[in-house]
Amino acid sequence: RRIALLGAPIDMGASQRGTLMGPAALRTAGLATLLDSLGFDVDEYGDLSVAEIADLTDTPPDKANHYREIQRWTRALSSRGYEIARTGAIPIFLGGDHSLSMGSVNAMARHWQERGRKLFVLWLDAHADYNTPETTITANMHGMSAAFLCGEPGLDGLLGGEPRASIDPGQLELFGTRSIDKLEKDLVQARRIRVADMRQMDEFGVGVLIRRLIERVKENDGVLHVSFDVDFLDPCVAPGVGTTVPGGATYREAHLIMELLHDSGLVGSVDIVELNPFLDERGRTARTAVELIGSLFGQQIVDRPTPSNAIG
Ligand code: DIR
Ligand code: MN
Ligand code: MN
Ligand code: MN
Repeated sequence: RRIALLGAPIDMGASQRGTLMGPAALRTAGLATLLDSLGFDVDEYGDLSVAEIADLTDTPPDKANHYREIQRWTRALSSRGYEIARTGAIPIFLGGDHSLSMGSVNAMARHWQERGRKLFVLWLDAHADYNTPETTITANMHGMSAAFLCGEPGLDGLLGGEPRASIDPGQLELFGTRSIDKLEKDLVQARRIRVADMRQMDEFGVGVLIRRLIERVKENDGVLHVSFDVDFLDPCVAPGVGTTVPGGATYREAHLIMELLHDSGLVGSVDIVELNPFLDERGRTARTAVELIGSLFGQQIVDRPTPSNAIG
């Protein structure tokens, strides 16, 4: 039982600066100590850094801010993430803005593809992140990561020679969605992406929705990557984010999701992204994120197995 921590101090994918302090804040909030107390051996890989070497020569797309920097990060994360996955540890990628998932998820998709298993991706996020350089309004690349991972065109040179391992749109589930641009919505619907939006969370509850996802992953003998954008949470529990949207998941809904995911035994990798310590209230959001990772890796109120459909 090993977990690998890799920091990706990157903030050029977002409009607000500051998420580059995310990995430090998550470490300060006690992430490694908590995982250790849950019985994991923690491999600390520190923070990734990227060199400014002029070896990338493709033409940057028109509407993709800081393309070159993000490209360096994506390439490095994909290659490092893949190496780490091969050690057998569960990688946790500490962000950093959500553009980092273009590298981390590509790495995990490649890893599992080689082992004949499908990677499913749970996108816990207020946003769909399903823009392309074609559809984007802001040109911020953190709004394009899910689309890139599903093989949408427009960022085809982004991996700079690293192998691309796209997932099928059927392997992505957006969860907690409440902000989506017009053209982005059209694309999400055209690709038949599963969207558990806030309306569905209100009507059916997270227990039903997450169990449905877990069943689907199990039926396909899949593995699950959890891409956790902290703006998934309601701003009153997670103020330390640059892109807060009202009406998000409550503290308890988020913990229940993590607890159910833990019990499924399907989680093989995680991103924690968009935490902006510059906007946080004395580390509150960082601590909340770390507590949620605790639930995802086995922290329980009482030690009893969660029943699948009955109160035990
Ligand atoms: C908006 C906001 N849809 C965009 N996106 C994100 O810029 O593409 N904000 N991801 O966090
Ligand atoms: Mn230990
Ligand atoms: Mn996001
Ligand atoms: Mn978001």
